[in-house]
Amino acid sequence: MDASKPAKVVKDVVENAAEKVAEFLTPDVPGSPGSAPAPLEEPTTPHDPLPPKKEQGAPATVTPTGAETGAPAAAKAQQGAHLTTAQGVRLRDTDHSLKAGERGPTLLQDHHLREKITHFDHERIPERVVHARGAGAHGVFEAYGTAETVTKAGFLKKGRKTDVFVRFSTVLGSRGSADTVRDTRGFATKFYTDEGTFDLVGNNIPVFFIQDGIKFPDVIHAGKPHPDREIPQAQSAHDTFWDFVSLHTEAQHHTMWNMSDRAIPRSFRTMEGFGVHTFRLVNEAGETALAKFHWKPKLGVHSLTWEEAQMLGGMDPDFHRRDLYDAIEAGAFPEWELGIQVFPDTPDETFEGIDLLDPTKIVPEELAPVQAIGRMTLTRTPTNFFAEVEQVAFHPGHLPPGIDVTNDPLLQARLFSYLDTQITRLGGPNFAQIPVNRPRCPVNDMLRDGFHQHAVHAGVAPYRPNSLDGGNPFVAGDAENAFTDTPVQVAQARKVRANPASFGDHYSQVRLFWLSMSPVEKEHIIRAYTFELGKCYEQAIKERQLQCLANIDPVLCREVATGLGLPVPEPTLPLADPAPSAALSQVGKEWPADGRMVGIVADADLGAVRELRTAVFAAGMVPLVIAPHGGMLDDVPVQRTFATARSIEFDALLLATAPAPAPDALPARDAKAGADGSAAVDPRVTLLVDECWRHAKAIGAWGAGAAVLTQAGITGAPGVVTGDSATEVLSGVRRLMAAHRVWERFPASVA
Ligand code: HDE
Repeated sequence: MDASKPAKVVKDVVENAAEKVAEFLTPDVPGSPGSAPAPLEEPTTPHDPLPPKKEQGAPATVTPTGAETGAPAAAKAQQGAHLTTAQGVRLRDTDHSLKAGERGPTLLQDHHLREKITHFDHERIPERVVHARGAGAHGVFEAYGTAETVTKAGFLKKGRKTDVFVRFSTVLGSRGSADTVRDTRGFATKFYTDEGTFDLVGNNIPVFFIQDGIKFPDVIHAGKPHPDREIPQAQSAHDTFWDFVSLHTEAQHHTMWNMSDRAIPRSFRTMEGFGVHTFRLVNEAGETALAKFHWKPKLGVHSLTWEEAQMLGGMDPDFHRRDLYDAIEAGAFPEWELGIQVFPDTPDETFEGIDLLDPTKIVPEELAPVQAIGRMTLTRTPTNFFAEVEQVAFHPGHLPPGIDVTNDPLLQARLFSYLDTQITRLGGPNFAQIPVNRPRCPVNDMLRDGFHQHAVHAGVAPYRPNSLDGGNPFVAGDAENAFTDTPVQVAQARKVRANPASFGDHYSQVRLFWLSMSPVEKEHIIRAYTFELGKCYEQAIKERQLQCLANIDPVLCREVATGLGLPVPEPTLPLADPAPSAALSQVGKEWPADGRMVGIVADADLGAVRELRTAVFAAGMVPLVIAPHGGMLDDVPVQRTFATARSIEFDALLLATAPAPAPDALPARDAKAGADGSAAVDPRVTLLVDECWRHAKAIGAWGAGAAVLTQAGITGAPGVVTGDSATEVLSGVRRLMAAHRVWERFPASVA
């Protein structure tokens, strides 16, 4: 690129549109902001808006009622080269308000000022009451056809491809909170099927805190910041949360998952997803089956360490969002298989003694295997975050023919809540017309008027029956694939406010989860309970939760009580003896390393570094070169400097060199440099190695790089690969990355 001719660069990009943009982008730097490099001088030659970045997508351009327009997605963006008012009048100045003289007061007459400020004043909409913080992406779902025997849903027929939009979220925090807090993650998928939209509004944890939706305001009020000081933000480590879950013991199962590593995922790409509730599937013959939905990530289920999560909260609060978008931009498309556990639809709605209507229970995969029914790939980032990610509106009642609800009392309350909340959040009842929410099939709904109505409805008779509009719209029957509410038998019963007795077991599956963990995962759980309860002020709350732990497992209870300095209570209930479920553990398996970040410390041996970058790319991972200064090392682009790099964003670290302290390795410039001015190696590099070691990441070094290991006091330890050539070291490191971390570096004290 010729940076001396900025206007030409912009002009070229505009003329050659999206394909040309790809050439301008250096693929090795995912995250660069615009679709063309920014010129040094402010551009002055008028031209149309730049095209979106190559990986960005947007909802298709259809009418508010779903008719095809054939217009490109960019037709919804701004047009023309010149600044205008909202009415399209061209403007000559937007930097100065209209005043009575240069030093005079501003004139009320200034329409442009008033329009600009008024619109700005109303730019924010209420954030979601829960799941406010999230990120989303577009993709495609392809069905394997394996669900055809149990459901007639057309999008699950073999080979069918359906566009999807997915939004991942945390639950408790506000929209600006950090990504890596300890919390449940939302995993909501909108399938734009040609039989109507299907929303699978799930979480990354398969159970929920409550069995009845009427308790939702209670659990959320307990988890949100305290109402007096409004702290802590996006945390469960506080008195009101533990007060609630220790009293309301059906929450103990979900709470245990939240204390496990599942609540601090490494990436959205490494999370499982669960529909949580049991749904009812209906096939062509009208036969029904009960089913639970699962998303299985191609990369496996992986987590951060607690220290990484905390560091990221400060250093990169957007870590998960960035990771999702960088991965898509780098072509490492996130992928999941959708699976179902299928159960016979028996009158008691239980399977192997497990009540399928109780959302605090799982069915272990060993009892009912998850059968893969399709694959989802996320391929495009949003073009506009607000339009797509903020305005997307999910609803668990958006179901196509072939998928129906059950009487799970939590699901039943959700069926009311989601429509209700969107009316406030999106400012009226017409949010289904917003591009990201529009169904991808014809809509003829007789819903009329309301705030933000975009459709221009024709006809005079939005009612049925009518003769004035020729009887349109007509109801559909089986031949036209109408939705059928499954005529399930409703029990002869009295009106009550009560749960079935089978909902009364609050502990056996919590114990099942605990017993299924590997020793290192148990250590993390003990640490999480000890930390969270240690942040509570009220002793009674800690003691009450210890009592719950005593009913789960004596070792867990003892270890947490020791950390809290409190006596170990005796159980008040007999301990269950469930068979552990290997599927619940994240440790002991091997996974592809696609899209993982590999840091390469370089300032010498550039031939090997070049070779290594190519090899890392070829292995489907992303190399990030870390150097004493920014810019280029010869022809090798530098992505991180010793000042900007921190271990937390790398999955593995490779050392090509043992660099001497760089000129900015001064405590006054960079606190990470420490006070030891006599160090042979730049102290920021030693810190990188030290943290990667502590977080059990693979480390590789060759040639001069091995000296950094000596400096950091690391010799021949597990997960450290040294060798003569860069590629040989990389292949050793890659093998280690398959297990996610070098687990041997976390010796466990419990079995
Ligand atoms: Fe939600 N939930 N929820 N929830 N939920 C919302 O809807 C609610 C529950 C879930 O990315 C809200 O549009 C009730 C379980 C996700 O836009 C709200 C109950 C599961 C998202 C709401 C539950 C979820 C939400 C807030 C108990 C996992 C984010 C904004 C009966 C299966 C969707 C909104 C997105 C969002 C209500 C329980 C998942 C208020 C009343 C269980 C992933 O309607």
